[in-house]
Amino acid sequence: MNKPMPITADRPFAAPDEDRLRIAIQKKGRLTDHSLKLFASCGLNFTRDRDHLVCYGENLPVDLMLVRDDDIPELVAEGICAAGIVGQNVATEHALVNPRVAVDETRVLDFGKCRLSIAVPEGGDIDALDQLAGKRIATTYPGLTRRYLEEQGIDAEVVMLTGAVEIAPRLGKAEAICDLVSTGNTLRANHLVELETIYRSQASVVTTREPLTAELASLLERLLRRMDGVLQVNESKYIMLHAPRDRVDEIRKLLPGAEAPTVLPLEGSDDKVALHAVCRESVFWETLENLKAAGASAVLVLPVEKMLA
Ligand code: PRT
Ligand code: ZN
Repeated sequence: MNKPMPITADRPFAAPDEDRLRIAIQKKGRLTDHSLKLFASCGLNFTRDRDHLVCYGENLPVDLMLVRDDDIPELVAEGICAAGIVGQNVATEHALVNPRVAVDETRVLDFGKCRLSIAVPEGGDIDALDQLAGKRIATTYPGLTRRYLEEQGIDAEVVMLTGAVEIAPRLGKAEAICDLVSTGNTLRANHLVELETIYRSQASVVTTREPLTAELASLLERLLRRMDGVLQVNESKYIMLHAPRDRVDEIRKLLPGAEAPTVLPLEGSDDKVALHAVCRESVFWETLENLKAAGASAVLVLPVEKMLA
């Protein structure tokens, strides 16, 4: 198979190969494994180049560019990559700070969930948003932070840092911070408490607004459809159960996100039927308990491997 021009450390953003779809993903970080797994679930096989900068698609002309997540919005906006997987926080921040970096958010993925929150020192003198007026807020997200402060009419100073935001109050650099939180452990370890969540984020597929050839556009579309299938499958379960014939309607309503179930007769039983359904939303233990309480028995929940709408 024809490989594109090699991309090397000194020439990382070589001109796009007309015949291959380039997608930027994070080289090393929280989104990397999930992103690679998503492409594997879409049926793509890759070989990595020696410098680990590119994964070359073996069975489809799709190459993954491994870069810092902060470079992804720009690479996609400029059309060097047709698409990228990046946190909504990063894509939105870049677009706010530099309106040239405009991309389309084409899919929201089921990983990389976090929130951008304003936090203040525990037991300090700030415990409400309006007390931030005239104070300094340290962040690596000045665009999102400023937008929020403006919306709220709070006149605070935004101090841009490149990392270790959580120690800014202790260093006397700011009275508050605005940083990403997932478990909250980092805030707790630094004796900070969350005052307000200003933005919720998860990983997303962003696509370029630059024109693509018809072949690449259709390849991208095909890949996005496969991603849709993978996303649906991640949540979906196949449920089989026995239900009293006169309670089928009631039990149907308890099946999360199910389309019309298949109802089958049960050999040797007039008052019971078997019910099979694909549930497209999470099936929790509570769901099963509710089904049982409604008269269901022999409940089986199976994973769905592939789905194509
Ligand atoms: O090297 P590169 O620039 O590519 O990576 P990076 O260090 O900038 O990014 P990385 O890998 O840390 O995060 C990539 C993306 O993952 C972010 O842009 C978010 O979209 C998403 N994400 C999800 C997170 C978190 N959860 C998260 N918890 N990004 C960062 N954090 C930080 C948080 O700021 C805190 O300092 O992780 C720390 C631990 O969080 P707690 O609350 O679980 O303690
Ligand atoms: Zn980064």
